[in-house]
Amino acid sequence: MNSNYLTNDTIAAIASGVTQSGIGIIRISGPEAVSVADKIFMTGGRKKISSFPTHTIHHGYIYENELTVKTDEVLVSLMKSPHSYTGEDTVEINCHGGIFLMQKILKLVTENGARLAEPGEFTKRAFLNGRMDLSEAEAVMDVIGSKNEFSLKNSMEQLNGRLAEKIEKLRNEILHETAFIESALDDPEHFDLTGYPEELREKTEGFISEISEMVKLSQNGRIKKDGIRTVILGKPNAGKSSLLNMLSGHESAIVTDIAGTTRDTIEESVMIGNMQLNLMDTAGIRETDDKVEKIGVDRAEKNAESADLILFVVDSSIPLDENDKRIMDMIKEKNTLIILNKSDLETVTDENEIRKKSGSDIPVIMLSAKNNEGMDELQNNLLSMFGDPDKKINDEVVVTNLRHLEELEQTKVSLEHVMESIDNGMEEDFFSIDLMSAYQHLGFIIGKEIDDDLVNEIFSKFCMGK
Ligand SMILES: Nc1nc2c(ncn2[C@@H]2O[C@H](COP(=O)(O)OP(=O)(O)OP(=O)(O)O)[C@@H](O)[C@H]2O)c(=O)[nH]1
Ligand SMILES: [Mg+2]
Repeated sequence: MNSNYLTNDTIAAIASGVTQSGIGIIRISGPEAVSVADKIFMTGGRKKISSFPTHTIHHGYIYENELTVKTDEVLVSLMKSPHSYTGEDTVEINCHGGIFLMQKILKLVTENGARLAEPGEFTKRAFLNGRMDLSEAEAVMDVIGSKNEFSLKNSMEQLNGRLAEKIEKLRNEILHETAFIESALDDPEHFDLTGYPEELREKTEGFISEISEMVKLSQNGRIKKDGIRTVILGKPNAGKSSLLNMLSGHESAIVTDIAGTTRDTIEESVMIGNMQLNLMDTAGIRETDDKVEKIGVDRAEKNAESADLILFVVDSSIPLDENDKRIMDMIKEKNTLIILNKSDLETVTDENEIRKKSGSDIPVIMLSAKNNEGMDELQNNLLSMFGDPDKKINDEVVVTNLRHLEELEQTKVSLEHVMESIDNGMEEDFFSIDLMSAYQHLGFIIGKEIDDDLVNEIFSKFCMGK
């Protein structure tokens, strides 16, 4: 049935999403696609789409009133059956991305022989025409159907250009400093480096904070997309598995009063409010001679290292001990929420006590995993730690690619070296080595390595200006 399925009618829709953007795409698919386009489009040389071969793209104008009044300047691509997304004759109009304009062009298209497509109808036709199998079609449908993903992706695309812009700007600023240092070292008579280290220190601090902000946003972006990697840590019997069960709403982990019940890691994905937590229950942390338990403890520690969030479960009904201290040392640098569990029992370890011992301002909440109490407070704390995932991140530049993120982190390390060199009163050429390394790492993000010519050009400018 697939390969000889043919639809009689021609469908059209705004394919780019109805939001204001640089470009809007109106897709027309079906046997009349070309003739519909011919009624509303001509190139500057007054040629029609039907006069061109398949898989070509043409600059021209959308007209109304029977090709008399120009509506927009566009690029139109032609993909004839069977080699198109749907397998049918397809014409795509790339117009300016104003909402009103896209709707107006779509109206012209439908007035001239196409009908409005149903949601997902292009993909449905692609499937029915044998262009993709059902799982592929479903995957496309999922992407389209999922509102958050779609809007996220959309904004990511829009932001792509802006990330490069931001990186390029940072790179130029860094290069400027290097050029100045090199020029001054080459030509000390005309360039004075007195007071320069302080000036550079301030600028470098600015670069670092800009990069840190990008790294943070990137983590938020990933968390919004994939969920918060959450590891539940605590000594044996603190109530970790009970917490997992409470959060997931079912008995996924075994709970007993025997210390060392959990040995393997147990994973559950739960929604708390509108945040997705990818929870991992782990073996209680303690010194042990039991071979299996020891492996479990090692795993727990290893997983904690890469977590976005650690839920450190403390048994509030007994005093803190060595095992709690061991965990506190482990999580010093981590994003942690301390959970004083067993609030239904008499409190022995309270918030003050734990703050005193952990010596930090890590948020602490009281909770009873057994009685299912304390969810609201947990949710509020998570909200303030991770922000509201429903909030759009439109105006920010978000790095989503892991490699990019790594380069940003490398850039930060190099810039921190610059700070160290300044603080240690090192020679200026040390600054420029690390500045250039930062410059290079940023370049890797946008696919640019150090361009010797550019460096030379800038150096020569400095020297000419003396
Ligand atoms: N009273 C009270 N008891 C609790 C609470 N949470 C857990 N418990 C009890 O504490 C004991 C240990 O609970 P688990 O959830 O198995 O503790 P765990 O941290 O997973 O322990 P391990 O897997 O051995 O590391 C069980 O007897 C639970 O019923 C609580 O909020 N209140
Ligand atoms: Mg357990």
